[in-house]
Amino acid sequence: MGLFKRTPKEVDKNVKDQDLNIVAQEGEELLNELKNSTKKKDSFFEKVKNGLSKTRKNISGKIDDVISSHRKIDDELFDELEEILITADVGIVSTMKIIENLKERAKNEKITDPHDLKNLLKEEVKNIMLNSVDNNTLELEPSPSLILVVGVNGVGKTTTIGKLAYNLKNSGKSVLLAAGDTFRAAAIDQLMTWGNRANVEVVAHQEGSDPAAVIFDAIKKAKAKNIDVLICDTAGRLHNKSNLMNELNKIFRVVEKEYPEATKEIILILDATTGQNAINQAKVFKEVSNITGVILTKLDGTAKGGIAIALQTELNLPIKLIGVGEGVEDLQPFDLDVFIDSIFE
Ligand SMILES: Nc1nc2c(ncn2[C@@H]2O[C@H](COP(=O)(O)OP(=O)(O)OP(=O)(O)O)[C@@H](O)[C@H]2O)c(=O)[nH]1
Ligand SMILES: [Mg+2]
Repeated sequence: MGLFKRTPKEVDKNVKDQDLNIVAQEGEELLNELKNSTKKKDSFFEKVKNGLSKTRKNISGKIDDVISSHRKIDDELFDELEEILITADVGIVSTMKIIENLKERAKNEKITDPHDLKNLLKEEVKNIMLNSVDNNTLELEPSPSLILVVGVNGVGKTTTIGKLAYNLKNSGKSVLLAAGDTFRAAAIDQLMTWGNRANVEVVAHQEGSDPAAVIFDAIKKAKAKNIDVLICDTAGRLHNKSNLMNELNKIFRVVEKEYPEATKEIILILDATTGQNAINQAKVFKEVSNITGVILTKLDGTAKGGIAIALQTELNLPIKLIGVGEGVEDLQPFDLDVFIDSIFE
């Protein structure tokens, strides 16, 4: 965006009070814009940090307690740290690896004060997460792109699609939604409501119709209207793995055949409050589809945020976005540094 609408030289040529007023006004606009962008950054950190407060208490709070109750570094201390990570849903395999690396580093770096362990532990958690996936960005380039959203009932699929549509639209992209959850009329209505809120069109058929047909029509429309991002909702009935597989496979075939040029994301939505259950869901969905990333919702309501670590390190699923509340601003990109700081401070 052009902040100064004229160059300083042009102003020089024509120094009138009126011009000076305009320059002053434009300078003020620039300042406000800068202030707003800083505020936005601050509010991103704040939102994630606030959202993760229960998890922070569960991990960082307990680590502090254990560390301050030990005068020296010994196996008992490592065992207690291990227990904290396991009970915080970090996952057994990852926890073992983290603690093993921590022991090794403490020995090599000749650490003797238990208080110095916390920072090392924080670094080891970050390292293992960093080394488990290529990156955490939602890939929407090159345009056009298609995001297929999957996950079981109630995890937050439709709400997340609504928030995503709203944010992408606001960032200047054209967005189209496909009501691929045709199981209940209410699911279609809910997506329509979000479409209205985000000012984004929704392609929908009647309740009970074939989801693959809805997505077929949506792809046709996305092509005709040069849409940047098509986001498809799906139903998440998991009572039978082969049913789920059949339904998803039909959708995948339509997407592959009708939209080969699109950049694709298959995003699994998981509800962080369900802890180990979310891990089990991820395993099933990974078996039946090529999940490209996870959006972890409801982190604001749980102390189980450690599952982000297990998902990324044990299932190699990159966390792409996180939900830290019900509002449109509460869907945030997953930034590893911010996440680690938020749970360790
Ligand atoms: N606190 C909180 N609530 C959330 C978040 N994300 C979603 N929700 C809430 O979770 C509930 C279920 O969300 P839906 O979007 O309807 O879930 P769904 O996966 O589409 O559910 P089905 O269509 O029944 O399969 C709603 O009340 C949402 O407001 C979040 O990040 N934080
Ligand atoms: Mg839904």
